[in-house]
Amino acid sequence: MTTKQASNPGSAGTLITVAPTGAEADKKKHPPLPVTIEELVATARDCEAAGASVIHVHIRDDEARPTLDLVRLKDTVQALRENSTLIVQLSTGGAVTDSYEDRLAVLDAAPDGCSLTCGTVNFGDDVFMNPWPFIRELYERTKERKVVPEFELFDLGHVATLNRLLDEMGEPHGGHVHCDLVMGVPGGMNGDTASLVRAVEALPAGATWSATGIGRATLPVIFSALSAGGHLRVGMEDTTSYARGRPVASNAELVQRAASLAELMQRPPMRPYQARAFLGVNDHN
Ligand code: KMH
Ligand code: ZN
Repeated sequence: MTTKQASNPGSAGTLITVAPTGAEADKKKHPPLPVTIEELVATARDCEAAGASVIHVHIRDDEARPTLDLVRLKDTVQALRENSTLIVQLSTGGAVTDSYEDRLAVLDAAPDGCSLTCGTVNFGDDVFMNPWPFIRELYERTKERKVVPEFELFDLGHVATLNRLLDEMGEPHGGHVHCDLVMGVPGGMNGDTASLVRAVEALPAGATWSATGIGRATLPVIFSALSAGGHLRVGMEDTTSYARGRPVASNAELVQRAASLAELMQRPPMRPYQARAFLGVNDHN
């Protein structure tokens, strides 16, 4: 297996993305989940100090329900930029109930980056819809708006679709392809080393990648990704449990754990300015 990291600046370090909120976790059941702009800003500061360089953002409304309200998205991007140097990546996946139109409009909030999922996937009892015409339209808009996409891959078929997308539509804004393997979703690829290796082997030449394991796949995927030369995404979007029977106390502790393991691998966390060069993200700060 090739690690596909060699020629990219910052490849000696580890990119750590924090996904602090997501669209699924319930604030009532998980009080440390950041749902207000103030909570997101405090989370961003703490996670930057702990070693994160990217924040993957979902927002909530006043009742802590997922929303793609454009005013709130813009306010969130601004607040995060004013209070941290993290790369602000907005979710275009939203919640399974969000319309394609609202998901495309996320780019109007002018983030540094956005997620772009490369295919439909069963998502627990739901379906996360990403048909080919929607993927193409979203990709086109990232280029128009100069937003750097991160390709979210929940399954091996999504890797094939990413290759097709790049073949047909060319390279992304920023010129570099970075992916996130989202592993262990009920309906997607398993969160284990064999699945990770198969997905990484199928990535386009020159692509770099992070991996995230959902729920109990969190730790196996961190160790597999680090050993295979990959980067990490952690956060309460992906797990609300720190260890068996021990709920997550804060997103920062998940980042701290990932950063310690990256240090142990002698690939310390990238600082945000290094991550900007690595991902091809413009400097807004
Ligand atoms: N909430 C999931 C349905 C993304 O952020 O782009 C989709 C998701 C992926 O979280
Ligand atoms: Zn997300």
